[in-house]
Amino acid sequence: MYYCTKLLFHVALVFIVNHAALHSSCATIEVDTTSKLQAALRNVQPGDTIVLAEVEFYGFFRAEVDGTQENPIVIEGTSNSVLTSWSSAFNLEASWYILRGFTIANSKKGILIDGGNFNVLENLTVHTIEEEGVHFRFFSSDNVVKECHIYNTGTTRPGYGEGVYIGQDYSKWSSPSEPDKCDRNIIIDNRIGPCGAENIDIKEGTCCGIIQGNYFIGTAMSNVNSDDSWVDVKGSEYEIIDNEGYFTIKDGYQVRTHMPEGGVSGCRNVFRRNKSDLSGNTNGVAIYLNSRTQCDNSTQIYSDNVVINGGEITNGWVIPA
Ligand SMILES: *[C@@H]1O[C@H](CO)[C@@H](O)[C@H](O)[C@H]1NC(C)=O
Ligand SMILES: *[C@@H]1O[C@H](CO)[C@@H](O)[C@H](O)[C@H]1NC(C)=O
Ligand SMILES: CC(=O)N[C@H]1CO[C@H](CO)[C@@H](O)[C@@H]1O
Repeated sequence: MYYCTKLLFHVALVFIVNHAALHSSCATIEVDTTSKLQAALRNVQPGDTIVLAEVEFYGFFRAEVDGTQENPIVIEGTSNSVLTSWSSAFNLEASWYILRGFTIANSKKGILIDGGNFNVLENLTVHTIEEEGVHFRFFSSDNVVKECHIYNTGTTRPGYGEGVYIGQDYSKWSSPSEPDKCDRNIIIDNRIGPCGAENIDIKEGTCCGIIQGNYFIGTAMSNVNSDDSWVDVKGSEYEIIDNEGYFTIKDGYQVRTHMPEGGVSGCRNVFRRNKSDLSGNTNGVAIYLNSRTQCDNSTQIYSDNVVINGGEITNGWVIPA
């Protein structure tokens, strides 16, 4: 067990000499160059805070040291602390981090979370990214993205480069029977878009996340590679509530089955209290089901979803709220 200074006093009081505590403390590490940030990421300990100066950090940044539930690792800056890269700018391959306040811009990908759990990404700005803004891959679960501003992603190839991407297409799984389960991720109170692909892409094989209180802007939709809605829902058991979307070339949300070997996905998702402004396609529907009877009618679309400047709530069935 690792204790940092916050707990050391208490530990001393009860006369427990914790060896780890003797050479550890919740350090604050201030960094103002690429090499200092890279060194800080290598040497960081649970409970430490890395503070980014208001400068541009150009390079490749990878976090591999885990924090803990009691002592997460914090990386914070302001919107003037900017990470940029020729590659993916921030590679979070660890758990129990809080990333807060800074900007990721002008990079190939924004933040890649690979096998990272229980991380919180908050108040970040992610913009002008060639591919995905924030991508959870390789069994990254229980993460939160909140109060972030993610826009101008997918700048090079129309239809590729989502704002937030959860999981991976089944062609990237290790085998057709081993979904890349990125589960229970929460995307809340973000402003997402315009993006060159979906604002959020929820991949098959993932489940049980929450998409709530987000504002989606669809004005950069490409109509390439099915980029014709704010959110593609191919995962199952998501709650999609209290979101607001503006402008689309087809629909607001699309629920689809996309699975290997004739399997089904996109089941038992719940839509409540979303407001969809379908300006851009007055014939669109807010929540489009690829199959009207998707997964034995298990999609729950409540009548408290509201549509303006468009057609119906859904081409499926509406449940009284
Ligand atoms: C979010 O970041 C901005 C820009 O750095 C800062 O001004 C603001 O206080 C932060 N908001 C919160 C809630 O921390
Ligand atoms: C789905 O709903 C439709 C329309 O109410 C109904 O005809 C169909 O039998 C339902 N399918 C299942 C599997 O419940
Ligand atoms: C029906 C409706 O308008 N529901 C909500 C959709 O989400 C936005 C943003 O959270 C709310 O302001 C709406 O009240």
